[in-house]
Amino acid sequence: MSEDCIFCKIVAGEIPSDQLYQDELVTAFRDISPQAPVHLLLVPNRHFNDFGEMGDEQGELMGRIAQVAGQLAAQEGVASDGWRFVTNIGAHGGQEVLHTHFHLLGGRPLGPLLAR
Ligand code: DGP
Repeated sequence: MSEDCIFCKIVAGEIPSDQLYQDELVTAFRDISPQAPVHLLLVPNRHFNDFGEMGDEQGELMGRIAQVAGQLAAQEGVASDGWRFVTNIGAHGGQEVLHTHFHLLGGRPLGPLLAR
């Protein structure tokens, strides 16, 4: 756990969230400021500042994230129409919270990946 990390505190239950899933590796909860009808965040329970910090030793964790993402997309009713799964890294990537997280977005056509 990293001191003063908001997502570490959410994982630990010290800050409330609309949590949908938790196991020993991964936690998923609804984004506080949704950009789409379905906007979830999937986070590793262990603190990494960003996705680029996670090496190949995190294979089991990444596999679990993929599995949970697919499961939650189905549960949220977006699996058949499609969804987006994205992680932001650093300043140019638009990362605001320095704890690796994946946005699961869906429920409407999401348009191009980047604003033009
Ligand atoms: P990013 O820009 O990729 O770092 O996205 C951070 C996301 O985290 C942003 O969509 C809003 C969300 N967020 C920030 N603080 C909280 C919080 O306290 N609770 C929840 N559920 N989401 C949060």
